[in-house]
Amino acid sequence: MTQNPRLNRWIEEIKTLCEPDALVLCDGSPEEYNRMMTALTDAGVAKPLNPGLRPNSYLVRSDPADVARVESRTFICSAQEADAGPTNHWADPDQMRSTLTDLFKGCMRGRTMYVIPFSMGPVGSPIAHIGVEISDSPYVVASMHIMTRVGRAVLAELGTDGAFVPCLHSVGQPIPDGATSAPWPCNPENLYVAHFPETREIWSFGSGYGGNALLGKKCFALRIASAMARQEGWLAEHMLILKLTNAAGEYRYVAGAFPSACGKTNLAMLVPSIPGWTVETVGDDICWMKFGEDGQLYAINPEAGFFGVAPGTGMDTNPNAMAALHGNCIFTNVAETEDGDIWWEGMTPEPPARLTDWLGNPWTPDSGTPAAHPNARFTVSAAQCPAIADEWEDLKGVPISAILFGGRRASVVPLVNEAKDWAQGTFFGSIVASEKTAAAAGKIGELRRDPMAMLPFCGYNMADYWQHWINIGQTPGAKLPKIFYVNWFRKDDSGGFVWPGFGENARVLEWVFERCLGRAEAIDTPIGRLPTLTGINFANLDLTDDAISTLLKVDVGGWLAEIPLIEAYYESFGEKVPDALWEQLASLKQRLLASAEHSA
Ligand code: OXD
Ligand code: MN
Repeated sequence: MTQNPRLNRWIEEIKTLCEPDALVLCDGSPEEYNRMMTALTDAGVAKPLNPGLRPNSYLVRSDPADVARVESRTFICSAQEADAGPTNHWADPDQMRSTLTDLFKGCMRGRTMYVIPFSMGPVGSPIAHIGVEISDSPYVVASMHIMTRVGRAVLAELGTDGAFVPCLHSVGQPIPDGATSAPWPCNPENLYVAHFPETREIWSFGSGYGGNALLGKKCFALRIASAMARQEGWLAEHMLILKLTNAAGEYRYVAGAFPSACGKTNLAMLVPSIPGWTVETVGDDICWMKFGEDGQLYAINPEAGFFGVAPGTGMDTNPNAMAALHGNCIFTNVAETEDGDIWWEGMTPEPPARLTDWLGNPWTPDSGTPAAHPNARFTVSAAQCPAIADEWEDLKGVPISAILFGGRRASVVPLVNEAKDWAQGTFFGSIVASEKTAAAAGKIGELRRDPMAMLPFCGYNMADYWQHWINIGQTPGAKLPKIFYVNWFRKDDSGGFVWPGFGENARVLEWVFERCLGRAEAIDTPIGRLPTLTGINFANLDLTDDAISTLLKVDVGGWLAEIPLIEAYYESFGEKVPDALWEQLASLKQRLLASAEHSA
């Protein structure tokens, strides 16, 4: 069927196991995409939108029981439990294989089995890797067309003996003889998203939605790729990639890891408030970095599209995303307007008077329920983003000068803090946390640690992952990016945000940029290198001196109170936490104590 005997054997094996009615080897063509969307429309799950308003676009309504990634059913099936670590759900690989083999037996009866060869990254890039997803969902086929590079070019690149990650997916609902399929088939009671890092395989059963089903994204590009990266000496990260250009035309590439709900897509497509500066997008969610011959880390966005959270996206928060969504999109679980277009909370300041909600029910602003599901998504080709950087598909990737880590912190963490070196930067990444947004101002709220924003996405033991980061920093000849810890979410005593965020974040990016070029000053503090009070351009922001000193404050008491929390967090990983991180913590504590004593 293909030139690759290993792939052919796998296809035969899965066909025998799943017993589909038909088999299609996907070619990635527009005709194939249209066939999928027509099949979904005929099945009553997709609805073409008004072509005059949103050409070649569809609204899809999933089953209300299948609307998000299910972390509780996501497993890392390494041979040893310790290799999954305390932050992952572990399952014995043999047992999982046997459970899944039973579930997959005959699961595609009445359906077509699609074989989707895809490349994560531009085809032929030395940083890219190939996967093959077998799925019984036309929605998955169409979404993979947008989110990855699918088809013949990938098979040509794979050749006769190229490596690929087998990604097996089924919605888990065979069609009994003579019956018709549910519009959105799924099997939430038997949901499994299982990863086998040692053999580099993914098996997913029971869900047709997002990260559970589009296996190139979180499953391959983060969980399996992080395990591959550890073995092979590179980095697979939950990071955006942007290109920052100043008014003089100088440019640098920046990667950034932020937990969910911290505005990662908005930052990737930022419209800078500084005259003459531009931000262009290379990627909004995932970044693969490998060392180039010059010792720099070169990054690609392994994806080809954006699978973005729709609610909260509007002309005020992300005009580039809104422009990208002009047509050729799939919208899932958004609301529908009376004239056959889409709407979600935050898209316009006022909601329309009448809508059909994501469940298909009539909706008005008085309904008291969200019109779009909070995890409603748009799926759109990255090429449609007006801010996409010309080099976003460069085979050699883009050299990364700075890495940002950030969380949502009402207190303690300053606006920006530069690590003195890679080890301190790794320490910053390891302690990234977000506070519950309801946390009381000025007090440390309940923290959810999300190291490097990888908590749900690291395919092996998080402490080993930190060690891998430390090791990367010791690569001979490496010219490493600078690392910064940023926080857009600092609050004042009355609970209001101190920093305006959005386009104004460019002012922080400007300082980062100038630091990378060796031109901006920084002061050494107990917690890291901070801008001077005049180091960031705060002009015309209406910030009081108090606000500026809050943003750039070294909160010695707050950090000292946090040390035991970090210690307890590290201890929860046992022996595997790198010595280098314990040393970072100990020396931070020492510097803070010395500073407290000095000012006492
Ligand atoms: C995503 C996520 O969908 O991080 O990108 O959950
Ligand atoms: Mn993400």
